[in-house]
Amino acid sequence: MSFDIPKNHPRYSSLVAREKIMQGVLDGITHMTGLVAQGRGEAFDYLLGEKSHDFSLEACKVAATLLLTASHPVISINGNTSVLVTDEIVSLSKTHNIPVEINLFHDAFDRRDKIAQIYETYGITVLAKRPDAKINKLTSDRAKVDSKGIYIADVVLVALEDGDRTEILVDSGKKVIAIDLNPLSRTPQMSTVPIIDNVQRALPLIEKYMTELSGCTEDAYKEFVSPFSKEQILQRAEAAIRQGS
Ligand code: PTJ
Repeated sequence: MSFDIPKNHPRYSSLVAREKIMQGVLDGITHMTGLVAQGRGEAFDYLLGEKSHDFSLEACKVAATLLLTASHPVISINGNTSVLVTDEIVSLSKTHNIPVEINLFHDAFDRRDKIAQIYETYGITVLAKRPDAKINKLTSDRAKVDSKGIYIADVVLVALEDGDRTEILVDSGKKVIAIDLNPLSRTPQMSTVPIIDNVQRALPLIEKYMTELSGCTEDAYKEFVSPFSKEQILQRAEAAIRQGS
C-alpha cells in the first residue's frame, strides 16, 4: 500500500480496495481502465447498501451447485480480480480443485506473466499464460483461451467483465456465472447465473455454499436450480438499486 489507511476510517474497506487497484496499476497487473471499473462498481455498491441481498445469496447457491456438478469448471481471472480477490480465488481454486485461467481485455504477455506469478506463489497452475486456442466469433482479445481450460469448460465463473464474451460463451453451450454489481450490464444480462454483488462478498459466499452443498444428491441440486429465474434476479437487483437500500 502506498499509504496507511486508518483502520477506524468509516470507508476503510472501500479505501483498501481502491488502493489495491491503484497498486495493481503501478505493478503492471491491473489495466488503467480497471480504475474506472472500480469507480463504477463503488457507485453501484453504495446504492445496494454495500451488502449481499437475497437475490445474490440465491444466485450464489445456484452458482455453487453448477460448479459442484460441472465436469470442467474454470475460474476466469483478469487484472482487477487478481488484486481485489486474490485470497478468495486461491481458496476457491484450491479447496474445490477448480482451474484458474487468465482472460484479459487489454492483453499483453507481461501482464499475463505478472498475474500468473501471483497464483503460482500459492502453488496454483495458471492456464492461458500463453493462450493456444480461440473462441470463435469473438473479436476482442478475450477470444484467446487455453485449450485445456475455457475452450473445453462447461461452467465458467467470470467477474468484472466488459460484456463482449459472455453471450458467445453461452451460445456455445457453456454455463456462465457472472459476478457484476451492475444488473444492467451485458455480462450479467447474458449470463446463465447473474450474481449482482461485490466480488469481494460473492466469492466467499459461493465457497461457503459449495462446502455446505458438496455431497448432495442430484435431486437436491435440482431443487435449487429448477426454480431459479435469471430475469427475476436481475429485476430484483435493479429494483433494489432504484429504491435505494
Ligand atoms: O484486466 P482486463 O484487461 O481484462 O480489464 C478488466 C476491466 C475490468 C478493466 C475490463 O473488463 C472493463 O473495462 O470492465 P468494465 O467495462 O469497466 O466493466 C466492469 C464491470 O464490473 C462494471 O459493470 C462494474 O460495475 C463491475 N464492477 C466493478 N467493481 C466490481 C464490479 N462488480 C463486482 N464487484 C466489484 N468489486
